[in-house]
Amino acid sequence: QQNRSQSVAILGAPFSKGQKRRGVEHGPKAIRDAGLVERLSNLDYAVHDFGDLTFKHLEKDEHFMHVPFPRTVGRANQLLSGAVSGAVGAGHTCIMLGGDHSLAIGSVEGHAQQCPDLCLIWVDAHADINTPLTSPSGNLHGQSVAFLLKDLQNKMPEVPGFSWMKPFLSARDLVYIGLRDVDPGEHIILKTLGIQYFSMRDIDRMGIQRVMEVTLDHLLARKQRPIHLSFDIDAFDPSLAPATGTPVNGGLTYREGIYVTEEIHNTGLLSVMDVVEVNPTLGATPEAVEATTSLAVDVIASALGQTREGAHIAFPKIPEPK
Ligand code: B3U
Ligand code: MN
Ligand code: MN
Repeated sequence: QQNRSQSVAILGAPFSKGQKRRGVEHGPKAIRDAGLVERLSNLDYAVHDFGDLTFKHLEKDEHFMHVPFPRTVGRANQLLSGAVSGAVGAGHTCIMLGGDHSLAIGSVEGHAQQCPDLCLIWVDAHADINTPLTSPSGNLHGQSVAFLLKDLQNKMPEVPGFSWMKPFLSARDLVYIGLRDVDPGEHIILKTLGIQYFSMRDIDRMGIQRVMEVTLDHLLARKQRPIHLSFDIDAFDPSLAPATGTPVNGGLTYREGIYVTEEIHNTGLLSVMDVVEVNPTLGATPEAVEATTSLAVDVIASALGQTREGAHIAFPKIPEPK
């Protein structure tokens, strides 16, 4: 009943230049092929599939320091930002299918154009908060959050391709869940800015129920506001989500991941969700790929209200024999 007549926009972002492995640009098609639209329609949403954005690979795009493809990544995010802003402005809950996690820069920025008071929940094995000066790899998918944070403004060099945006998010409006591979430079940033995070060790200690309670209290206790959920599939354990570029052992169980999205749905405040880093070319077997893509569909459906206890959408009351 809560979902009835709500509309969801699906936005595909087949983009991979935020990291160096090929294949993650096939994520949107793979997630759609796993039955996304049908699953959401069964939840009683009006589903608007906006198709895939078309990204240009810029010919002349030299490294900035050791950061590859800065202008290509910047331009892609500018395009995505406009698309997300348009979808949210039109009243849809927006699901952005990546692509690599550098796309969160444009997705969150576009969301913030419509909802300047949004808060951000980043579910990931990684913190993606390197600056170009701390990044061991140079890859922009490991730096997305640094582009968003006002608190890091004077720590960020001017990266070519990103002059269209300014950082807008406060460190206190961000919570991480699932961390287990954090670089030294990222650790000092997390600690210095006092960012709320729950590593896998914290989840072991507190349990996922308490983690979500503290997360939502931290972000929403002062006021209710729109939630941006940026979900990197590598937050899950590699046994569940093997088809991804940088798997890290010891990740979320299926039940922990679904509990996260159920709790976010129950706030009624989910506004945009990214699902990124599904790379269908990296599974060892077709089954491994299928497991990853159907898991992606499951977390999206759960974030949009699919429950484990069932729901009686089609049955206002128990049918009686005539
Ligand atoms: N922190 C490392 C590794 C990494 C970040 N995000 C992913 N991998 N997926 C980096 O490159 O910044
Ligand atoms: Mn990530
Ligand atoms: Mn990750």
